[in-house]
Amino acid sequence: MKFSTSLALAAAASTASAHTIFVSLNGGKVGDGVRVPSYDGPITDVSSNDIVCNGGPNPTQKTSTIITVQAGSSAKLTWRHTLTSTASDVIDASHKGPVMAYMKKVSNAATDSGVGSGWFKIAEDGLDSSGKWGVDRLIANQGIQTVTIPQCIAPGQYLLRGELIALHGAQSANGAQFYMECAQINVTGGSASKTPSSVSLPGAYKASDPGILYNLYTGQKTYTAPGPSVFKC
Ligand SMILES: *[C@@H]1O[C@H](CO)[C@@H](O)[C@H](O)[C@H]1NC(C)=O
Ligand SMILES: [Cu+2]
Repeated sequence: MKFSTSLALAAAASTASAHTIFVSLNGGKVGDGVRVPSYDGPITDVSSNDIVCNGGPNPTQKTSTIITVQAGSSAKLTWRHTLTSTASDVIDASHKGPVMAYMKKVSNAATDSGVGSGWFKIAEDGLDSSGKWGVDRLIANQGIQTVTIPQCIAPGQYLLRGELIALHGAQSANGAQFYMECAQINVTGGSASKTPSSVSLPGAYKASDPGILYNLYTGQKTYTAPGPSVFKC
């Protein structure tokens, strides 16, 4: 009896802490060109500056690397439970929700905080008609989120913000868990034929958005992710 109680407690504890981090880009080393945090916990206040590139309760490491990425190419964002987890430990399966990516043009990707206007969404994987979530697909894909860097944007330095929202507690106000990190990239070869319309972070999300205050357990068949629609060339 005592034994099974402690097992149950251990299981509950591991679920509670089974968060996630976008740890590396295009197969690079963990934290090389991606501002990884010291702790894998979520951000829950969408009005805080920490919603942009993490921080606050999860201080992030600086990195001087700026990763070259070809416009029009696929970029691979690797998500892991912790900085040292393997591909079999991406995030707890309870943490269902959308997986997205944003970009922002900056003059210095190694130093720009990302706070403020200029963000556009380049990818969004929410709920499909079979009831599977972006997080389910991310786990099945061993933590690799593949996004296309738009071909038509201007070349230059950008922040690439990978974001995952876990909705397992999102039926309560401020219960959605936001996980995000920013990669520092230099986009080459972009045609600069379009300028994406953009939003501010913080600012684009409200705690009451239907994709943020959301009940995962009532069998809803649709989901509207927060933020703008995905930019298309
Ligand atoms: C970005 O790429 C351009 C074009 O190759 C290059 O001239 C520039 O030095 C690069 N900047 C950085 C920070 O890597
Ligand atoms: Cu968690």
